[in-house]
Amino acid sequence: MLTPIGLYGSNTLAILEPMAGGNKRLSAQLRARAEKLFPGGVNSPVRAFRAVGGEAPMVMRASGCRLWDADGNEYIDYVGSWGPIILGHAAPEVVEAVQRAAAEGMSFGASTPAEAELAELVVGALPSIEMLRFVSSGTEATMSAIRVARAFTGRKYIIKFEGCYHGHADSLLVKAGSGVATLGIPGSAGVLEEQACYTLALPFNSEEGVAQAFAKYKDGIAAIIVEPIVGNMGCVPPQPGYLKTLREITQKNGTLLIFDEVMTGFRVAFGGAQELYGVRPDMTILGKIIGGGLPVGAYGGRADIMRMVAPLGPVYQAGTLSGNPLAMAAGIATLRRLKSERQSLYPRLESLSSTLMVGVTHAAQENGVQVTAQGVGAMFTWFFRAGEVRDWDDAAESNTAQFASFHRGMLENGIYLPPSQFEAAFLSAAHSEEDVQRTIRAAHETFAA
Ligand code: HOZ
Repeated sequence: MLTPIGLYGSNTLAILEPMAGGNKRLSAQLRARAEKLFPGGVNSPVRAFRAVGGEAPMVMRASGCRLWDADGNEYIDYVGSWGPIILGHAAPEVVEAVQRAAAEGMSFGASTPAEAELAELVVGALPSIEMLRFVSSGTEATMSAIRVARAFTGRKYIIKFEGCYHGHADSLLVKAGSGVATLGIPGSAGVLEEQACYTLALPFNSEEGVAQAFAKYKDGIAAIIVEPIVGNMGCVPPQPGYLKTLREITQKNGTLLIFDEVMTGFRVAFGGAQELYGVRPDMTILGKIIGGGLPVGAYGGRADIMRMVAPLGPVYQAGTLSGNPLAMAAGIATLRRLKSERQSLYPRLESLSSTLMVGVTHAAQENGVQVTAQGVGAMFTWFFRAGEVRDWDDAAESNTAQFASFHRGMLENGIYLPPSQFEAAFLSAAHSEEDVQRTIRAAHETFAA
C-alpha cells in the first residue's frame, strides 16, 4: 500500500511505500534539492555528514527513540536533537501542551504567566540561579552572559577551554569543539582578531593552565566559561576536584564562574552537573532541554549579577521570541515530568547508558578495534583510541577514519549516532533494554564486517 506522508513542493515525490527499508531514493532527491538552497545542503554544518561520509537521512518524523527517513527507513536515535529530547520524541504530554498553547496564539512579544512557571521550575532545580532571562538559543544565552560578566566585573578577558563549544558568537569561536572541531576549522573566518584577542583558550582539566593565566592576567579576567562535563569534543568529564579548583580560583580573583549546561542541565541530573559535582557557579547557561526541544535558551545566576540586565541595569539584550509561549509550554511539560520521575528516571538512564557503552566497547575489542567509552549519566562517547580522554589534545588523537566507518556501518544497521567523533551521544527515557541490545548487536555486525 502506498501512503502519502507529506507535501514537499510540486517537483518532489510525496508518495512512498512505508518501511521501504534500504531504499534511499527520495532522501537523495531531497538532499539534492536542499544543496541548491543551503550551504552544504544544511542549516547547521555537522548535519552534512562531511566527517563521516555516507548519506545523511532526510528525517520525516520521530516517535519515542525512533526516527524515520523520507524512504521509510527506521533508526534508533542517539542524537535526540543533540540532547534535549530526554523524554523521547513527541512525548504525548509535551505534544499536547504545545497544541494547547498553539491554539491560544503563537507569539505575542509580551509577557505571559507561563514564563514565570517555567522559570520557577528551573530555579527550583538549580538553586544557583536566582534570576534568569529566557532567550531563543544557547548561542544567544552565552553571548549575553559574557556581556553581563564583562559589565559586572569591568574586565575584558574571558577564559574558555579548548574543545568546549559555547555557540557561535564571535568571541567564543576560539579553539571551539563541536562542528568547528569536526570540520577542522581552528577559528572561524570573519571573526576579527580584535574580537578574539580577549578570549584565552586553555586546556580543559589542567589546573596549572588556569593558575598560569591568572598569574599573567591578574585582575583582568571577567569570567571562566566552561562545559562542566564537556559534550562538544565528545564526552569528557572533569577530573576529580577540577571544578572545585575553578570555583576557588575565580572566587579568589573576583572572576565569575559560568557553567554552560546546555547539554548537562536536566540531563546528567535534574539539577545538572552543578548538582552532581556540588559546585555552585555564579552564572549558568541552559539550552533547548528547558524548551522540551523547542528553541529556548536561558542565562541566569546570582541576583546581583542579573540585575545588570536592562531594564534594571545597563546591559542590553532583547528578543521578540524570548519566552515564546509554545516553547514555554513544551518546557513546562518536560520539566514537570522530569521532576516527578527524577528518582527513578536518572538512575535508569545511567544504567542503560552504561550497558550500551560497555556492550559496544566489547564489540570493538572483540574485533581488534581500540575504543574508549566515556560518559556521565545519559551522555557518552566512544573515542576511537586507547586510554582516557582528558582534553582536546587527547580527543584529537582519535582515529576519525575508524569512527567514520563505524558510523556508516551503524547507520546501515538502523542506528543513528552523532555524525562526528567530537559530539556526545544521548539516550532518552524512551529507549528500552531491547533497543540497547539491538544497538549492541548492530555494533557487533558493524565491527565484524
Ligand atoms: N553544534 C551542535 C551540536 N553540538 C549541532 C547542532 C545541529 O546540527 O543541529
